[in-house]
Amino acid sequence: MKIDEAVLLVQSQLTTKRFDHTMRVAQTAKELADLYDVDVKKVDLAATLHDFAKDFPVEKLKQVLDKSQSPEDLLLYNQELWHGPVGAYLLETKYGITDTDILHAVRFHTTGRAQMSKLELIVYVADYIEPGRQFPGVDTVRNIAQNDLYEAAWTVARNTIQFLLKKNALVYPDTIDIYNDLTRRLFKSN
Ligand code: DGI
Ligand code: FE
Ligand code: FE
Repeated sequence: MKIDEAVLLVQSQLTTKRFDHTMRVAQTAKELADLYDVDVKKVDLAATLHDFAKDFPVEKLKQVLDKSQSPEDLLLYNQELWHGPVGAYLLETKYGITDTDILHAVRFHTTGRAQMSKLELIVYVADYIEPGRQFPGVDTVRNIAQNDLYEAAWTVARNTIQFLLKKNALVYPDTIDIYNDLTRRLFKSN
């Protein structure tokens, strides 16, 4: 899929607000791709498609999850976690996206996972720091992202887990996994 097609496709699926967020994520992700020596075109495509299923009604998300190969335990967690796997499934089965790295970037952009590629990490971080985001700690992550992609992603995972714990929310295993994986990578003594 060419980038122009991807932009039109997501524009047809998303509210204006969500589409604007998507374009800012793509811009931020391209800057990170340049900085960290990752294929800018591939990153642009992955970031543009990351929230493809974000505005689907819950019933539709459930319906697609039921027929996709997604882990069944997803349905036992917050519905916020469903749009990544649903988007990846539809992009692969209905829209001909075959690149595994792009599909993984979409699938895991909300939770993260262990052993993410640089492309996946870039989408994960760009989604968190795009210029429209305003929450405590986001500027720190923006600064870290200029120096160390892994440390930036680790901080995103850590902040997300802290945020979830404060709300007494469930933490999906992949969210714990990205935190542990990057903690190991960054602090070798653990
Ligand atoms: O789709 P976006 O709003 O652009 O961003 P996103 O896909 O990263 O979704 C962010 C939301 O997902 C945010 O409210 C935190 C939540 N989230 C991330 N990991 C987990 C989680 N929620 C639960 N319950 N459990 C998780 O492990
Ligand atoms: Fe999302
Ligand atoms: Fe997003």
